[in-house]
Amino acid sequence: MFSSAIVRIPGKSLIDGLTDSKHLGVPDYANAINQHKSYIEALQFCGLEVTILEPCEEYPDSTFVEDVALITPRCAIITRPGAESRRGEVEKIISVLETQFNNLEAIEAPGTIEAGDIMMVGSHYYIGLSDRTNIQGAKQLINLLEKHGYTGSTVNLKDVLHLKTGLSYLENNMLVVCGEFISDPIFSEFEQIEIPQSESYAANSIWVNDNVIIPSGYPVAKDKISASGYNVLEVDVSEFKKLDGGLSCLSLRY
Ligand code: CIR
Repeated sequence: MFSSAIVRIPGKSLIDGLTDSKHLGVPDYANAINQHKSYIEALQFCGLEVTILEPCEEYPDSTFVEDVALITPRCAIITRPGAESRRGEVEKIISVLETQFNNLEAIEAPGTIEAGDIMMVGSHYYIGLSDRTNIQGAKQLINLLEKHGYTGSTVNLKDVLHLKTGLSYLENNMLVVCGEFISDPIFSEFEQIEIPQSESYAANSIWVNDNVIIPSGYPVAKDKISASGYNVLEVDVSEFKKLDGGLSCLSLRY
């Protein structure tokens, strides 16, 4: 179970965030703020105490707080984003996390990791090797995880930005899978909810204390996840989709 989350309110500079989805248009700031509020309310509904950080205009992508840290029950690890424009975000999150965790670890150059590439399954962590996360970063992370009694392994990514762009763990041995992860032997031991490519954005859904928060507007995903016994909450995050960001990216949950 999770008890806490950290989010960062988007800054107006959000419109300058990195994206491969320009065809979806420029995010509407006012709408992004409203959607972000609804997202916070959904986390609170699931029982989380949410720390809400002020906007950070210096870093357009800084609302995607998930990418700059991994918080485990035993330690917090500061990442080193592969996107150079995002590297400075770590300083901003360190100042928040050092007030709560006394055993902060960090990924160092030449390693890179964005935590959207990290999926926790109990005490094991799957790490996607992507354009943002390299093998040096993954090896450092596995060493740090092992130091704290966890294990880690890598997954090669083909098309998706981050591992959790196409994969979500819903606890109970249940995985949401889409695209390149369908039929991947690495995940054959899991029960799977298959999301059609037409709804691929909903593959990034988040389990929060027996609820699953999914993006609104994806009826097939909603029906399949509900049919698997989860209480489904929908939140509209369409403004963040314009920046390739999904539900998981918008918070650190622990
Ligand atoms: C980026 O490209 O870095 C941001 N615009 C989106 C980050 C999404 N984060 C995630 O999937 N964990």
